[in-house]
Amino acid sequence: MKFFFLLATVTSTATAFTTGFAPSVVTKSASAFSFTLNAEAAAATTNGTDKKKVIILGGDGFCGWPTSLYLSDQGHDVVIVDNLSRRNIDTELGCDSLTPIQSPSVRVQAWKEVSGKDIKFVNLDVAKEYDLLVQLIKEEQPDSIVHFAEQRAAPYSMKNSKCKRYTVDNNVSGSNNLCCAVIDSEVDAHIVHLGTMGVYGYGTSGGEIPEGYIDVILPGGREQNILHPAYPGSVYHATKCLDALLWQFYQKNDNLRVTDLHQGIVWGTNTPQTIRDERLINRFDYDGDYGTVLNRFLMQGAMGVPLTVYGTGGQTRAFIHVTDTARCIEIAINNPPNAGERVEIFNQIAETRRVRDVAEMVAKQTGVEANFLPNPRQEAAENELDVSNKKFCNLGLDPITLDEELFSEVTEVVNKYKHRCDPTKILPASFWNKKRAEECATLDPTSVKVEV
Ligand code: NAD
Ligand code: USQ
Repeated sequence: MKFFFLLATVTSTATAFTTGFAPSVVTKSASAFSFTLNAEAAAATTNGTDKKKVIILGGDGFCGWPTSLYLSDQGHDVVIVDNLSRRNIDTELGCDSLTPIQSPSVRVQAWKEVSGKDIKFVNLDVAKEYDLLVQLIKEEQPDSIVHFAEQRAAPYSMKNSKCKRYTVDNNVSGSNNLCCAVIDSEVDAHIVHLGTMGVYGYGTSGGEIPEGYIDVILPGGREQNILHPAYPGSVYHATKCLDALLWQFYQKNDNLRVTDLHQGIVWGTNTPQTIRDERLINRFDYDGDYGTVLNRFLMQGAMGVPLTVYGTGGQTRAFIHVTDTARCIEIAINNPPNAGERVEIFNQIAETRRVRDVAEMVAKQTGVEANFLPNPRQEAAENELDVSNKKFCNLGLDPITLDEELFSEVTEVVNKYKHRCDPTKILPASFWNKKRAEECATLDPTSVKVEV
């Protein structure tokens, strides 16, 4: 029960570190590597003077923090809400971000120093502190609420019953609370939710996955356009499917304006905003529960650890760079559905790649070999994935694709902080079922050695 005790301790009060807003000059690139945004995309994303008040739920996390900085940099007024549960899970797992992330108070102070802009931070549990959430929405009167605040690791969600139950309780309650709080506060805020490509499942459907809705012919030849069938591959992914039904219901019942972003695997670390000061550094998860595949391979390559390819590496997945996550969010907040319109759904991806091909790219660059491990997950050994991302591209996104120069950026970050890596956390530590656990029984976490 230690974990829940910690949660209760950190979320007992809603704490605001700073308030206020001071618009200033937009900075697009402050990096050794290039983050050029094409002119069309810039026009579509900033829309001249269309500055918004935005609450970012989960704004202390891997996607939420760089998105908060990006939106603030673009002149939007940002309020971060986070209960720091992700940091507490690190403590529970005996792990830590490879990069030395600072406390929220240090982070927002550093941002104020480098940009002149204020970001308010509020410590609040979206899934539990309902009244405070309503009060916050009433006080802030946001134009948009971006919802990142969920337990997001599929392996963590499959670890044991406690983790399964926590993931469902936290994610589904959080999303339901958000809908109720928007209704109760009587603020017409546009909800932008981070969903996942995993709601569609990873079976090979034989065609392109459309953006959220699919044309079907029901028995008797009746043509309909319905939410794409959900086919989750983990308890975590199942919560995103449940979320999608909640959005659909509250939109229909209460006219909420909702955009659901079905995002692929996010890779990279820094963005043009986070590299402006060491104290702004983004989180980098490398462990078997929270580390995602490409960032893990890049970390392993830099440390001379054979790449942990699960099964045949035949799984095809969608990828997006963390810088594009932030850009997509701004496009979404600038293009809300009208009241009464069904939930807007975008596929937030840049490209699809097969895991073993990604491993080959990293192996070629680093000279480290791929190690094909028994698969800890219950998933198709091989799948094809063809995904439409036309909506974002039509709104001006020119996505960053897997690129060796950007690989070098991640590698530099890893090299700088590799002394912080605990090699015993690299092998997978969650198994989808008993059979998978038995097949992985020979994996010895203490066998992994890193080059320091
Ligand atoms: P993260 O765990 O780094 O960040 C989530 C943040 O939400 C954390 O800071 C956590 O403390 C906070 N949080 C969780 N529950 C909360 C609650 N009840 N109240 C307040 N705060 C809470 O995860 P991330 O990688 O930044 O992902 C953010 C969102 O994007 C998630 O919803 C995830 O499902 C989605 N997503 C992530 C990826 C990816 O590859 N990282 C890909 C697709 C979709
Ligand atoms: N994999 C390996 N080796 C590893 C880690 C993963 O081969 O060391 C494989 C897995 O078996 C899987 C694939 O790589 O087939 C992707 O795994 P992942 O951990 O990178 O991604 P996933 O569990 O799907 O979850 C991540 C995020 C989640 C988000 C999802 C988007 O943690 O929040 O929703 O990506 S998507 O995959 O498109 O559904």
